[in-house]
Amino acid sequence: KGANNESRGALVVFEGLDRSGKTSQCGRLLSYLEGLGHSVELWRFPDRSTSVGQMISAYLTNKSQLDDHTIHLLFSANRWDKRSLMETKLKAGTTLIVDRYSYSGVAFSSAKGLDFEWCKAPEIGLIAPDLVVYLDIPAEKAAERGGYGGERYEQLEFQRKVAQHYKLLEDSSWEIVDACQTLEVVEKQVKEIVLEHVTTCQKGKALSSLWS
Ligand code: NYM
Repeated sequence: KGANNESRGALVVFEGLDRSGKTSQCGRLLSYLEGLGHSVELWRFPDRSTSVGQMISAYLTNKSQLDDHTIHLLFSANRWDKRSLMETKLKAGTTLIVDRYSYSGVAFSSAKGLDFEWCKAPEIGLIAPDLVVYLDIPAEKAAERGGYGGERYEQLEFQRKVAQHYKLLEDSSWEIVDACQTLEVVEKQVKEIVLEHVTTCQKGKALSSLWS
C-alpha cells in the first residue's frame, strides 16, 4: 500500500507486436510488485468483458465485419469506458499494469492505411501512461514463436507495418526492451525500469493526459 495519503499508483503500459511477450511479462511483474507489498492490478485492452469489448472480440475472431474506422473508434471507446475507474484507482494508490493501450490503437489502425492523426484524435484526453514498456522484437522473430493464432492482424506482413507505425509513437515515456532476450533477462530489466517509475509516482508526480 502507498506510503502516505498523497502517493498515487503508476500507470504502466506494455506495448509490442503480437507474441512479443507482453502477457507473460505483465503476469510476472504483477507477482513481483504484489510481493513487494504494492497495491497493483493487471488490466488489458481490449477489455473483452464489456459490451463494446464483445463487439471488438467478434471482429477480431472474424465473426463480424466492421469498417476500419468503426472498429478503431470501438477500441478507443473501450478505453474511455475505463477512464474514470482508472483515475480513481491511480489516485487511491493502486498501480495499474496495462497490457496494450492507445499506442496499439494507433499503430494497428494506421498500419491498415488510416490517417495517423485521425487515429490519434479519439485518444486525446485519456490518461497518459507514466511508463510505456515497448517489447521490441522483429516481426519475423515474433512469428517464429509458436506461430500466430487465427485472429485478425496476426500475419507477418501486417505486423511489419505495425512495427513501423509503433516507431512513430515513441516519446519520452517509452523504454525499449529487447524482447529477443530470454524471458528471465527481459523480466529482470522490466522490474528495474518499472520500480524506478513506481517510486517517482509515489513521490507525487502529477497525472497527465494523452497526447501531450
Ligand atoms: N488492437 C488492440 C487494436 O487493433 N487496437 C487496439 O486499440 C488494441 C488495444 O487487437 N492484435 C489489436 C492488437 C491485437 C488484438 O489484442 C488483440 P490481444 O492483446 O491479442 O488481446
